[in-house]
Amino acid sequence: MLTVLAWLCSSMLLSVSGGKLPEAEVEIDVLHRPFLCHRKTKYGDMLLVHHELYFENGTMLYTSRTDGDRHAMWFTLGIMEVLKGWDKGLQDMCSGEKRKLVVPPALAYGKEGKGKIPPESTLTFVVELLNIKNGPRSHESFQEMDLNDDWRLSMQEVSVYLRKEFERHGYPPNDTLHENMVKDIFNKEDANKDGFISSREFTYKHDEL
Ligand SMILES: [Ca+2]
Ligand SMILES: [Ca+2]
Repeated sequence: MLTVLAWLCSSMLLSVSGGKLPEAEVEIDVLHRPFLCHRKTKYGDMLLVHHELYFENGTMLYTSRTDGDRHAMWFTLGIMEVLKGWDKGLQDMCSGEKRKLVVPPALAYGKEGKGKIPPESTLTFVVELLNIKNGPRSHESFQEMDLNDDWRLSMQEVSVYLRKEFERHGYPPNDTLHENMVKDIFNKEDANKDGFISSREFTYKHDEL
């Protein structure tokens, strides 16, 4: 009986500490899907898009189409270069596809708002994907390395990753070597020398900035 109780308690503790609040979601509505789709967008890809922005009442706030194609925009998906709502809502998308995204404030401009956008605004975007290119680096490896999901890599996380990579390729772990490799990686990648490699630092090579 005691062991059952102890087990119950520990599993309850686990579920409490492991439980997260439900995350805000983007509502995705596919307005147009092209007949041919050679590839779909994934984290780390560069996307060229046109977009329109509407308030909840349907008023248009912005369109990138005012001046022909001049305001179409390139960005990298999944590195918080754009709103979280875009990072979440523009995955698995084909070139030529058009989507309507309804983005809650938590994934847009939140409690503060921005410019003409009042606090706590739910925003609607109509986004047309014009082109996809390979991003500078794979975002999957970043996510795999970022064990605590804080969007930056600590020395510890990079070290754990190296160890796993070594094991995967059949090499014995080598602490001294790993330590030197981590130092070397941070010398090159940690551009602002804050002791972490951010997703941006990881995704862009510095000579490209
Ligand atoms: Ca991290
Ligand atoms: Ca850094």
